[in-house]
Amino acid sequence: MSGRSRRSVLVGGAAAFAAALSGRGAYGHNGIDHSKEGAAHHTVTIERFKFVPAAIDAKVGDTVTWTNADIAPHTATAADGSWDTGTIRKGEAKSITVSAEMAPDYFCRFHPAMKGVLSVG
Ligand SMILES: [Cu+2]
Repeated sequence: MSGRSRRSVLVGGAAAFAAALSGRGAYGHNGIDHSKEGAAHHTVTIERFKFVPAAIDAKVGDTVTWTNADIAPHTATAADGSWDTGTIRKGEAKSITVSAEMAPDYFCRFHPAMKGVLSVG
């Protein structure tokens, strides 16, 4: 929601350069569309045995990072097992890239009462 224009200013040059290298001709868009359509980065903090925020809305290609602020290890694991960060130890962070087939509901394998939702829109 925020930071779109700032980000395009900061990375526009590099994005245009990278796009030019890949032959996609970003100059016609001045790098703005690249930024607008670029993957977002979502962050979830695990603290006091909760996912914060518990629900996030993501798009295909976005990245989600879970950071464990607890002493206990946690996971972010799809309720249907289709995706899993694996064990996230104290102070660690694990990321996944969002794909269309990801099931939204997830939980912690060590503490099944911990639940979150990753909506893919
Ligand atoms: Cu846990």
